[in-house]
Parts: sequence; C-alpha cells; structure tokens
Amino acid sequence: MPTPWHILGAGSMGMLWSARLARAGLPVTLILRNGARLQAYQAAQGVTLVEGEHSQLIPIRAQTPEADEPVQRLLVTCKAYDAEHAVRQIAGRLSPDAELILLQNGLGSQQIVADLVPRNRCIFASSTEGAFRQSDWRVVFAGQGQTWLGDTSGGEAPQWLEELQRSGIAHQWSPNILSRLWRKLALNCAINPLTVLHDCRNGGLQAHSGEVGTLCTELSRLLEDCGHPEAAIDLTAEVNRVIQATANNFSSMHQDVTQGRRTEISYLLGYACAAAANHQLAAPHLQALQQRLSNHLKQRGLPCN
Ligand code: NAD
Ligand code: KPL
Repeated sequence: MPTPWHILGAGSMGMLWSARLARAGLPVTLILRNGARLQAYQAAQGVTLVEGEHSQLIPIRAQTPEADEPVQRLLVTCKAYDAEHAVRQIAGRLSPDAELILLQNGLGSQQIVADLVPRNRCIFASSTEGAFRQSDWRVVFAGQGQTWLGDTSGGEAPQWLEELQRSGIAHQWSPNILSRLWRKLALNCAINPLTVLHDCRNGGLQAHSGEVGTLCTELSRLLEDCGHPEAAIDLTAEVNRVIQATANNFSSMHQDVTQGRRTEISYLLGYACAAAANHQLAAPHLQALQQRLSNHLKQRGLPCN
C-alpha cells in the first residue's frame, strides 16, 4: 500500500499536484482550512483540472486540520506567509518519520517550518510550473515547467520520486536546492517588483533595462556573498531572457497586487535585503526598491510584509 499524500493548501499548486497524483491512482487527502471549506468542497465533489481544452473532475478525499489520522508525507502548498501557521496546526499529527515537501516561492518560510518540526525530514521544492484557480476547486494548468526538489541536510533522493514520475509531474532531484531557490528569488526580485511599480507586463521592462541591470548586479554580488556563486552566473542574461520569453505575461506579484491579494514580498525582496544587511553588503538599489514597493502596497491597503 503506497504511503498516503496529505496536501496542505488546496490552492492552485495544491490542486494541481493533488489532481495529478490522484489521477495516477495514488492515495491523496487534501487538508482544508475548516469545516465550512470542507462542506463547500464536498458539494463540488472533487477538484477539476483544466489542461488546454480538456477538463476533468477528479474526486479526492478531504479533511480538516483537526482530523486525527497520522500524516506520513505532507506536501505544503500554502503561500510562504501561511506555511508556518498551517504546519503548526497539524504538527501533532506528523508521524515521527514523516517527510514534508515545502513548495513555497522565495526563501525564509522553509527554514521556519523546518525548525518547527526538527524530527522530520523537510524537502524544499522550487517550481517553474504555472497554475491558477479559475474558481473554487477548479485549477488551470497554465504553464508546463519543472519542479526541483532537494534536501539542504543532504541525503538520498526519496523513493517516492517514482510516484511523481508516474503522475506526470516533471521533476528533478537537486543536490543544491538552496542555490536553485536563490536563483529563482533573484529572478523574481529583478522582475516582479518593477512590473508592479511600472504597472506593466514582464515585456514592459525592456524599456527599463538600466534599472533591471543595476538590480542584477547587486543581486549577483549578494548571491556570491551568500555562498551561492553558481546561482549568480549570467543572471542578467537570464533575467533578460525571461523578460523576453514571458513578455506578454503579468508577473505573479503584479497579479497579486491587481487582485488585492497579499504578496510574498518578505520572502523575496525582504529576504534579499535582510541577507545583504547580515553580510554587511551595500545593496542600495534593492533597498530603495523595497521601500518603493512597500509604499506602493501601503497606498493600496495591502500588507507590506
Ligand atoms: P494559493 O493562494 O492559490 O493557494 C494557497 C492555499 O493555501 C489557499 O487555498 C489557502 O486557502 C490555503 N491555506 C492557507 N493557510 C491554510 C491553512 N492554515 N490550512 C489549510 N489551507 C491553508 O497559492 P499558490 O499559487 O498555489 O502558491 C503556493 C506557493 O507556490 C506560493 O509560495 C507560490 O509563490 C508558489 N508557486 C506558485 C505557482 C503558481 O503558478 N501558482 C508557481 C510556482 C510557485
Ligand atoms: O516567476 C515569475 C513570476 O511571475 O513570479 C517570473 C515569470 C519568472 C517573473 O519573475
């Protein structure tokens, strides 16, 4: 009998993962916020996964955090700012040898969760897949990509990666997941805040290449000082490539701000600025950007943490 997957955070990524795992015949349980969400979910009878023209209703078991069955493998797909509280709610249910997979953008939240459950193995994940919620319990798989998984304490790739293979979840084990997460953080810091401040699609940043370039220089230096020189290699070129390749898209942060949702700024730009301060590295442009973005968010009544 395969180990059941519990998925904490039934938003875009949680639904995308749970639908594909369940479709492959694996045992999956969604952990929803509370009884009201569970009732609404049960009325929908499952998660609908939309891929291109095709949509499929996939029945998946669900429960609230208070359920008492043990959790052996937990995929956390909450936003970075919700991860600690969400895991704390179910920490008492974790088996002594339970594994957690933390799929949050940016950095900071993963370590907070890992410190909360010191007995358990925490695998960090970084994904370039794209998904959005069309409505409650209906997720659109909007962009093929890849998920890197790795263990900052070392150790072997887990056996269950085979289950991702079977589920059609593109993935790779990364011996240096922190570098991967830093690289993605740097890309996000160079692109996302500027798209918010200039209120433009990613391609609109082609008109601000000087500003982007200055940020990339500071970010590259930061990556090197933080012990991730490989994440700094050709950063400016990759940022420009991503800007071009995603020219028509609005960045995730731009979408969050437009839709009045809290951003993950503390785990992106906030984390980068704090790391620069810890390393006594001058990062005036990153700091100024954080200040401008915080002011912008405050003006819109959005949290700046
Ligand atoms: P989301 O907001 O769609 O989903 C998060 C879900 O967590 C929500 O349904 C929320 O209700 C739930 N949640 C929060 N607190 C909870 C709690 N205490 N108990 C139970 N559920 C709780 O977010 P998302 O887009 O799926 O993103 C998740 C993470 O993945 C983020 O860090 C994001 O940056 C990253 N990511 C997202 C995408 C994407 O395309 N959506 C791609 C790559 C990475
Ligand atoms: O990941 C992104 C996002 O929008 O969050 C990209 C497309 C890389 C822009 O930073």
